[in-house]
Amino acid sequence: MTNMIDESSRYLISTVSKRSGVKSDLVRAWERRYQAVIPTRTTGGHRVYTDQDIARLKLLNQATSNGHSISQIAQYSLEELKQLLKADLCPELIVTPTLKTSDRLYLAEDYMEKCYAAVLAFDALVLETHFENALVELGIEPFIEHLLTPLLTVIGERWRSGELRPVHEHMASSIIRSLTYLLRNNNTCPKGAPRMIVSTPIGELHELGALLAAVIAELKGWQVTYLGANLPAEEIAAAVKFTNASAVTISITCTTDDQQLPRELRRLKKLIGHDVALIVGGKAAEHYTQLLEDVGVLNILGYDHFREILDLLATQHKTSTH
Ligand code: B12
Repeated sequence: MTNMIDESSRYLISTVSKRSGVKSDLVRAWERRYQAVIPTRTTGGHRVYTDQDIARLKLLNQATSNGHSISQIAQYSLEELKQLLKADLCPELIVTPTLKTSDRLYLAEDYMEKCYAAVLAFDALVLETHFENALVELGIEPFIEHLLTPLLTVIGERWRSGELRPVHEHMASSIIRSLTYLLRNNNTCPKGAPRMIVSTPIGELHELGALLAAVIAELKGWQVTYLGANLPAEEIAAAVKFTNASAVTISITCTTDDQQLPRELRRLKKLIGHDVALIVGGKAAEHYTQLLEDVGVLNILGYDHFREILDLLATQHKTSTH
């Protein structure tokens, strides 16, 4: 890591500027005039900043672009800044515009190491702080794709190897579950937005993949009803009827040898009929390709593929309702 000074995550102004999107001169000016951030100094006299400072500068940058005066908001806490941006319905909280893809991947990797260290140390508070900062810095979708998803995979591997106990996984999963409530779209969808039901089939207790898929669909403008995990086909189909949904998204993470999943998927397809799209994603989907093909399921190969399919279905929905 070129610009990092030591292992306790302190950064020089050049890195801070790149990551926050605030020019170095402006960082110094905000610091001098308004104490927007207060860096420490190296023995050589260079300013050094924390992840918290970077997240703060990024939010200040977004708020000033929205027209807020720096003199008014420089002393706001991170939470107050987030609230302010939420109130502005600031789209930057949803998509992070400033980073190049390679920088974003690098940053996500950096956060991934820090988050894993917090899980290993069983430090829930530090894990939450890293998540919050990463969310601001990466934007929702890269946060899901390049941080949460690989982090969960590593947690699963280390749990299997015995480095982590089940309770480490439970602590991390529960924080991620609460966090997704922040990621869900709280705005009312436009009238006529396509509707979707998201769940997992009976026997599948892993719900985070489904929750993350729900967030992605909402970011694409779908009105999503998330049902939680472990539901029989009849209940999922009932939800489709109640909401008049045009798609059902099912996540499968765990492979099993029994016949329950094939039975449930066939029954679900039969109940919802051909006019409602049945979408299946998740790590275990690749083990059931033949079944998915036979049932007439849209087998999702990754997040980009999911977004493409959502666009396609939304266009079909628009045509059919006009
Ligand atoms: C958290 C966790 C749990 C938690 C779940 C908590 C919760 N509320 O969800 C609990 C404790 C309940 C649990 C239980 C079990 N678990 Co578990 N668990 C995990 C862990 C660590 C994370 C799972 C997760 O949420 N992944 C998140 C999603 C994001 O990952 P994904 O499913 O791979 O999905 C990918 C994509 O496809 C996409 N995605 C997912 N869904 C969808 C949907 C759409 C539409 C789209 C576009 C994308 C998408 O996101 C990912 C991108 O690669 C995994 C490790 C891992 N590798 O995932 C083990 C893991 C899945 N569990 C495993 C096992 C064995 C179990 C248990 C059998 C353990 C036991 N002996 O009891 C039980 C089974 C419970 C059941 N019947 O379902 C194994 C599964 C192995 C297998 N046979 O497939 C894993 C892989 C761990 C391991 N390395 O061995 N687990």
